[in-house]
Amino acid sequence: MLRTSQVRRVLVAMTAFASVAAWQAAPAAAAGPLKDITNRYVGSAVAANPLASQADYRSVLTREFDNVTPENEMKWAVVEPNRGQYNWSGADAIVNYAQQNGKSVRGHTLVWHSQLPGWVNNLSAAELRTAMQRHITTAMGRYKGKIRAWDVVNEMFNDNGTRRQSVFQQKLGDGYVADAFRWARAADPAAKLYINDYNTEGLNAKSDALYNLVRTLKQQGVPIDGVGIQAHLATQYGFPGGYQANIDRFAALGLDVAITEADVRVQLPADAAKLNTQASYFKQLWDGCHAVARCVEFTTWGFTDRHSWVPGTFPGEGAACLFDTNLQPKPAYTRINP
Ligand code: 9MR
Repeated sequence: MLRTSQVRRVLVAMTAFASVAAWQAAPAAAAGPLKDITNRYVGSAVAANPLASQADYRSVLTREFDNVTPENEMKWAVVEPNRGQYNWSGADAIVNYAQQNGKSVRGHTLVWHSQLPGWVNNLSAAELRTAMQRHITTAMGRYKGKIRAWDVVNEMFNDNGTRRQSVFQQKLGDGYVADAFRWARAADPAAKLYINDYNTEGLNAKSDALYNLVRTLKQQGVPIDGVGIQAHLATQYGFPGGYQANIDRFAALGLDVAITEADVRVQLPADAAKLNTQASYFKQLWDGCHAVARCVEFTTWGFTDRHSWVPGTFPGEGAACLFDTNLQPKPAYTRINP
């Protein structure tokens, strides 16, 4: 079956063929937007505020991408700040945008130690288990049929491969992961269910732990469909070794792989050399995903340096996205889409 982006590409090609003279007269241009040069979903994290208030942000997003991931709007602390009091306004806005513009949505994220509302920390084990099930069921149920893939469990490992001692791990034990996936499957059987983490791009202790876990979950019949590799990179640390082999080994387990949060930060001020290194990292990320049939999605964590989590978290670093603050494509963009 042809994806919409492929259909679009065929139509573009036919149109170009029909008007060869006009085509030849036109100045050199990129082959087309990102979403039209790949048969993977190509996405970005989006924030509801600029989506609503900045026409240029919205228009570049709509032009270039066919997947959106709410950057913060579906997190537990945002949707249920007080027990039983829900706020879906930002999440609804992004899902509505996606529906109206034919974009796929990656739901982010259900079970995560961070951006948890305070009340979750004060529950007994039994209450926490019920609350977790209710949260998964409520969020997934609200958007049933409108979300292609969900990050069900996020960032459950420490960098050394041990389990993070989150409130879920401490109170519910190892089994919380399988429970979360089973509840998620029941809530929206059509959604692809992912485990997602950072510093798992290359072959290392953390990606080994993730690999061993998902292999075991598959053996046990736990309904998991994919592994999300975040890909928050920084040029000063080098490109992760074994990236391609790592994607390969997850795919070989019969799982989909998605690059879910790609960005490549540089030490400020950015200059041509740093942006060139950044471009080569983005290109390697992109190519590695495209080399494996089961790598089905390439999503960046924001598309413009105008809106990025990086400077607020890593002072002195930034410029991590494909487009600059004026929404002009950077060398990283043209390296991927010459
Ligand atoms: O980009 C998000 C930022 O606006 C939030 O303040 C932050 C809170 O922890 O979360 C950021 O997104 C994170 C994502 O949800 C999970 N992986 C790491 C991302 C960057 O921190």
